[in-house]
Formats: sequence, C-alpha cells, structure tokens
Amino acid sequence: MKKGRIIKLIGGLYTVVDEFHQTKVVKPRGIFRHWKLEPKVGDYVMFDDDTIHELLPRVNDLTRPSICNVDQALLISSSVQPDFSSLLLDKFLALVEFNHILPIIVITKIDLLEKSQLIDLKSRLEYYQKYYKVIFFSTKTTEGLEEIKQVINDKVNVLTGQTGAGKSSLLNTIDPSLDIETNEISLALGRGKHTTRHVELIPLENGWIADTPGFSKLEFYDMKDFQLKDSFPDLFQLGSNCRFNGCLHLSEPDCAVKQAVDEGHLPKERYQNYIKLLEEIRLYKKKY
Ligand SMILES: Nc1nc2c(ncn2[C@@H]2O[C@H](COP(=O)(O)OP(=O)(O)OP(=O)(O)O)[C@@H](O)[C@H]2O)c(=O)[nH]1
Ligand SMILES: [Mg+2]
Ligand SMILES: [Zn+2]
Repeated sequence: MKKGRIIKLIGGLYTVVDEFHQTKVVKPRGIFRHWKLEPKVGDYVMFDDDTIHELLPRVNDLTRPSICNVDQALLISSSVQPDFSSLLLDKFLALVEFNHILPIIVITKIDLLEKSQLIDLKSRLEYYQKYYKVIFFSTKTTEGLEEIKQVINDKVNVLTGQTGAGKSSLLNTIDPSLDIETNEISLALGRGKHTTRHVELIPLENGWIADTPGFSKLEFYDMKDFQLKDSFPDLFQLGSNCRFNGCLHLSEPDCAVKQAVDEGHLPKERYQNYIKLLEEIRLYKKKY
C-alpha cells in the first residue's frame, strides 16, 4: 500500500497520483459508504492497485466546489459578462476564509471594459487590497498573467467562481496545451450554462490547480450567523473595539464597525453586504 492524492473524480472512479507522479484509477472500499466516508479531490489516501483503503485527515474542506487540502483559492470574478458583484465577492471571501483557505481575488475580462469603467472598478477594489491580493486579468491582453503564475507557483490552488467567469479560459491562457473546453455565456438567459462539469487537479507551475464547475447559486451550508463577522478580516479587527464581545455590528451600542462606516474607513457597500449575508444565513437556517 502507498500514499497518494486524489486528483480527479468522475462517475465514482478516483484518479490517484503517488509521490513518483504515477497515476492509477481506483475505487474506495465498499465499507466507506457504511462509514459515511466520501473521498474527494484533494484527499490524501492509502491505496493499492485498485482500491482506496484509508482516508487521511483533511487540513481544510470546501463543499462547493467539492475539494479539500488546498493552499489557496483564486476567486474568479468577471468584471462584465456576468457583471461584477461585490456581494458575490464578499460572500466568496467569507466562505473561503471560514474554511481557513487563503483567498486571492482575480478580476477577469478587463479587456471588455472602457477605460473609465476600469478606473471605477479599480477604485471599488482599492479597499480590498489592504486585506487581499487583487489581480486584474485578461485572456486577450494577458495583463495579470505573470502575477497569476507567480501566485500559483508551488501551491495547491483551486479556481472558484460563477459559471462563465473565465476559470477554464484562465488555465488555457497559462498553458494553451491544456485546451480545456470553454463556452460563450448565454447572454439571452443572462447566465451561462456550466461548461466544466467536474473538479480536477491539474499539475501547473510546479504546483497544482483545480478547475471546477461554476455555480449559479452559492449557499452557506454550515456557517452560523455569528461566525460570519469573523470571516471578514476587517470586521474581525475592528470588532475588538466594540463594547460587546459578541457584537454582530447590527444595532448594538458603541459598535466600532458602524463607527468605521460613519467615519468612512469601511466602505458602506461592504458593510451592507455583510448585513445582507447575515440575513441570508438566518433565512437559510430557517429553511433547512
Ligand atoms: N473578452 C474576454 N473574454 C473572456 C475572458 N475570459 C473568459 N472569457 C470568455 O468568457 C466565456 C466563459 O469562459 P469559461 O472559461 O468557459 O468560463 P468558466 O468560468 O470556466 O465557466 P464554467 O466552466 O461554466 O464554470 C468564454 O466565452 C471565454 O472566451 C477575458 O479575459 N476576456
Ligand atoms: Mg470552465
Ligand atoms: Zn460591533
């Protein structure tokens, strides 16, 4: 038996790579189902010629996309088609932070923006640069490409983002020989159809990168409302100055977060997104 890592899962068949870069297609032991153990892409396992015998502990674990043990997540957000949404970005950021994964913001399709639109978008994202790495990218001009290559080098990366945001196109730009299928997003429907249908780790730039299917809806699953504030690094920092320890920054007195909004240190848009997401979590918990 040897140790390996799952890099692909299609139709119940797992592709596992060992330390010598040899791959094998294997199946988990039948008893796994009984134990409710579901190996996924990113998992370290003990395996032999045809069977996964043991699942090793995970360092971190994402539900959507379904992948674990990654170093960082590239949040692929298109500037247009689909339009940039700070709410979606803040939601992603919180989910990734909550899972103890380093988020990197990548804004795609900037070639489709007028110069003034690009300036506006960059100023909207200026605040984020205090807390996150932000890269502006275009497959057409290849702006941002070198920066992305540097960031992903030697790491296990996952690409996440709405369907049609340009995840697969980005990989093809880094390495055209990958030749991953991409598709025009359907403008008539205002949203794309999913082109990538499975999660797969691909060796790239001395590390690994996972292309994943995009989504049209993203849920909070296991985050509780009081956990959201700690998944916003800026609110987390400011929160230590609130009067109450567990301040949710809603209508509590002497709230340092609301004070920061009033004084213009925290963008109102981001604070409002926090409130919207908090409400969303509460609604989700009521439904399920
Ligand atoms: N002009 C321009 N078009 C882009 C850029 N990046 C992606 N596109 C286009 O956007 C469309 C969607 O790109 P994909 O790479 O398939 O998007 P995806 O995120 O992989 O989508 P799913 O696999 O469905 O999740 C394609 O028509 C791409 O050609 C860009 O930087 N500039
Ligand atoms: Mg894709
Ligand atoms: Zn507060």
